[in-house]
Amino acid sequence: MIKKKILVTGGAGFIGGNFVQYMVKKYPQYDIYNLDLLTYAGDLTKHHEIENLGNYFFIKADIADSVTINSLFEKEKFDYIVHFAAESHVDRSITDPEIFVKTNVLGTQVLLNAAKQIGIHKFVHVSTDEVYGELDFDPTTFFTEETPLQPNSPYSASKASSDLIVRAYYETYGLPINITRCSNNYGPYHFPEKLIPLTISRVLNDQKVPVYGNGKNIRDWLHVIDHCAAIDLVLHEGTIGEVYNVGGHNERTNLEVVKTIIETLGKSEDLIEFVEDRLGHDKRYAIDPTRMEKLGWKPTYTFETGIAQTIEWYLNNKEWWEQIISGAYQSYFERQYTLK
Ligand code: NAD
Ligand code: TDX
Repeated sequence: MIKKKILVTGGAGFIGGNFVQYMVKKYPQYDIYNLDLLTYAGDLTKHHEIENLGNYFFIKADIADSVTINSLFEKEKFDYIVHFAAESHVDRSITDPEIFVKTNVLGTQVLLNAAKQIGIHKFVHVSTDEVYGELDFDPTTFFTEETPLQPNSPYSASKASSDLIVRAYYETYGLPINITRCSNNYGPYHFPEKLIPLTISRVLNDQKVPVYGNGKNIRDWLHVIDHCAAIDLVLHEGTIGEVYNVGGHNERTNLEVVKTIIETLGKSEDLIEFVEDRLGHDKRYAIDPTRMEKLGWKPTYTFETGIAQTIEWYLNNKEWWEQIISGAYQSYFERQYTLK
């Protein structure tokens, strides 16, 4: 039997890493290739458990390097591509937008072009709800797949641009694609620059937690495993050319999220420090997942069960996040925040 080859880009990062492990374990009949540049956000130690299973392979490469990507695709005839690789942190996009355009826009176009040359079964582009811009605080309004793209940050603008290039490869060349737009993820291996792991790691070290503005901005949280299951379903069952919004109706203000973590860890709310707001800070995100639900997807975690599992994971895997926050991350943190 010839095994199907699935290329996962960004599989050393948070969501891509969880997806690689999910696919390697669930589908021994597929060969899973993880292509990643190993930027500050990429780490392979998380894959020790799957390295020797026989259906996992790692390729170090830059998705924006067309020479390397084209020669790789000539050698390996991938059947499917699931594209996660990106610069993903909004704050970093505000201080240094250029790399976001290079990786997220040019990198996506390079992959699409290589995929077009070899002819693939499907290219799944993993995008974000942030491409829709922001919602106001009316709780009856949601992002649907028809909501116009109105990105506000350099990060979300680069993701929206990549979505449009993916669409153009479908409309112009008939490349078989899907685009997924998920809400905020959380769970194991979330890089500690993002709100939830930042809060957990700092509260565990009795350090102040920086909350931007008044803490009333709302995000719609989804456990990373539920996102992985949604992408798996779209990969196998998604209608070619379609966009799918992914979310589980778990809206929380940032302050609620931070307080939940502090309370679960039995610490004091005195650790909260309100700091200067993020520039162009989107007020609210909230997903209408009806199209995904019609495809047969539903999340397995509520926010309560998911955050409890995540906090437990960070308690049991201190060595993973401690080696990150003790390294080059330190100087990023000092540049980004002026906290005690
Ligand atoms: P992450 O920052 O944790 O991981 C990104 C990975 O991409 C890293 O392993 C990094 O080394 C790799 N990478 C970066 N530049 C590269 C390049 N030029 N070539 C090859 N590899 C490169 O990101 P994440 O949070 O796991 O997000 C993954 C994807 O999901 C992104 O496309 C993001 O836009 C999207 N997304 C994220 C969320 C979220 O809440 N984190 C929600 C919705 C969608
Ligand atoms: O120190 C902080 N203090 C704070 O109040 C940080 C890092 C964040 N925040 C706020 C900003 C946001 O309202 O918390 C909220 C969540 O912030 P992030 O964790 O940076 O996520 P967000 O900006 O919402 O973007 C995330 O979700 C969508 C991912 O990083 C993106 O890659 C994804 O597309």
